[in-house]
Amino acid sequence: MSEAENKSIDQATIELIEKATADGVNTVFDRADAMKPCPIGAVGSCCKNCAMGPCRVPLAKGKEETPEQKLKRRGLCGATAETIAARNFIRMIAGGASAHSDHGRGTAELFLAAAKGEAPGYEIKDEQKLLQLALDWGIDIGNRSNSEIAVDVGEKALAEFGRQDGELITLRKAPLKRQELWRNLGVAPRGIDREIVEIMHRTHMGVDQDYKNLLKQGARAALADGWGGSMIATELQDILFGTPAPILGKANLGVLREDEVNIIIHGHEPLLSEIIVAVAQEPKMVELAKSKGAKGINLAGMCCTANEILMRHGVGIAGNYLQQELALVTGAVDAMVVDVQCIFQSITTVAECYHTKIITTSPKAKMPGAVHIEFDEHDALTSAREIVKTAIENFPNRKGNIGIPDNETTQIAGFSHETINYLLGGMFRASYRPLNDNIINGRIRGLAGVVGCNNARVKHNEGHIAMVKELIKNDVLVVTTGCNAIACAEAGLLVTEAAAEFAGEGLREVCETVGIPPVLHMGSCVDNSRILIAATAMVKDGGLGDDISDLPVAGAAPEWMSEKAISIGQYFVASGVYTVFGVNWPTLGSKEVTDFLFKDMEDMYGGMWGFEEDPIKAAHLMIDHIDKKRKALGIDKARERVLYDMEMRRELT
Ligand code: SF4
Ligand code: MSK
Repeated sequence: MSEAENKSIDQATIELIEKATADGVNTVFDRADAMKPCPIGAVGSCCKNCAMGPCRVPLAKGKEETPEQKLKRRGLCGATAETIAARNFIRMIAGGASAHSDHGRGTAELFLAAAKGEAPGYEIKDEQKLLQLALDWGIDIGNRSNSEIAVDVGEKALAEFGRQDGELITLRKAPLKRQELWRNLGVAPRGIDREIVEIMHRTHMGVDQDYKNLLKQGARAALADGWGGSMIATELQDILFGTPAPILGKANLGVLREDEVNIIIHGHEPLLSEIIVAVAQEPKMVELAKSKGAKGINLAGMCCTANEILMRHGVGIAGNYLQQELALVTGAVDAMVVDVQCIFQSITTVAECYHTKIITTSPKAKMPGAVHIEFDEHDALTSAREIVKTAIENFPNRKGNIGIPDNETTQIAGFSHETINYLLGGMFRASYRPLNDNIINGRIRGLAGVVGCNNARVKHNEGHIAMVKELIKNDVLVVTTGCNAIACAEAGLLVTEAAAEFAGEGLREVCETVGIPPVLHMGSCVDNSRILIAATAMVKDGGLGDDISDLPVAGAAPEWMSEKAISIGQYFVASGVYTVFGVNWPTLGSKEVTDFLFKDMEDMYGGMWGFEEDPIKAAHLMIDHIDKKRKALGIDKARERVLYDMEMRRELT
């Protein structure tokens, strides 16, 4: 196996790693070889929260620790390994929750501006969802216009970020039993900003020194992310840009075109990219591209912005997190437009070796070496036109060293909660009933949410694909978001035919009857909130218990790297879901903290964390958990294998 083949399971990626080496370009794959992670920091045993540190409190390898040794394992201020690990863990939650929630706030600000008519180019696309949200939030509908209602929705959404007391209105979406549990545990979150600030305060030197109390605040802030900031982002984006419905798209670096102006949109927020999609189709822009010798303009996405514009417009996805430098190595990207989150600082260096212009657009995220064209929500069309023009004018500057891999798969995306509801139940009886029934009768064993990033410490996409294939082979229906969704698209798992090839017999029957892939693409990182809503809908439909923790479901992020993944995992666990992470686990430096997260949380929340590096073993931990829940529900006997005749197949619908 060549060196590049050890880095990824994806052929396009392997090819471009080889091209990068031949072109003398340094990438994340080289840096991962050159620099190993710090073993003390990796397990949460390093504190740098004050200038007396950094203090390192590593666990002695091999032997059981004596109480005397444990007493000595402290920072200069006396902080124990437990305090340090818990502080580090919830600071990761604060980082992740901030990223999602600031995205949510940006969406709410734009939403409000659009409702007031102050953001030309944006309009309400999903009226039904606007009215539903207004009803949910107690906003008067009466004979009022959509704009009037939307102004109230936007103002209410923005107020949730700074709410000083009480609890988030969005928590009302959760099953009643779960809401009660959060109140009893004291973790029903107040304002999103407040919970994050409180983490930063409590983890400051010399404040909260009880690891359980620290982790409790971690749960509260994470819930403010999943059921708050992220959920607000998803809901308002759907109203403004349209709720996703099944749509065909392409995936992998083969979506780039040698004879067209290639613009990659990378990052997370769809606010500007929605307008870029429209501007790139303007006849004036296409003409300009032709005048520069290109056949047209080709837009492609990267990371979660890719998922957003795929879900709503079918724009092709060039790749996931670890493919961002490689897209530039094709030599065919005329501009990479970035906003926030998951953007390598090295892309400007890689771009220098080719001709690509890196264009930053957010005042929150500038990069030395990039062109900055700021997104102004009050005049988005002007920003978008300038960006597209900059890319077009860069087309003639290509250096001729072009190599686009011939890898392009087909995918079906757009499985919002509303779409799943409709597909399963039909327009007049939209419901999750058929899903619940097929879980109860055992054709579908359970549901797994497999999400999250790539991580250069493990082979690109290997964990994602091995885990997802193992789950569907065992009749577990998979829902996916983020970079896992892109990995699944690249591996050909997001098409209906994948059911026949990879799914177990029961899941295959259901997928073929309903006409869905065995892996459902639900969107970007903030769209993990869609999975919470889907799980709640399953509870509400009946027959599978009365809380999310009763459902035969599990979650995973086999190649996680981001603080956002920790926040997502924590809100899933605190919502009652068993959630398994791969790669490494950031509290292994403290047995107490790890035990609390892996065991005690199950008694408190009905969900708990797990860690398993091997994706197949991790999939079986999830399957065992699903089976445990099936047994508790008394539906474990229903999983006897039967061959279906025509009548039984009709009955599936
Ligand atoms: Fe060391 Fe305590 Fe300062 Fe952390 S807060 S760096 S453990 S002295
Ligand atoms: S982009 S957070 S690498 S999923 Fe959302 Fe991918 Fe993880 Fe970024």
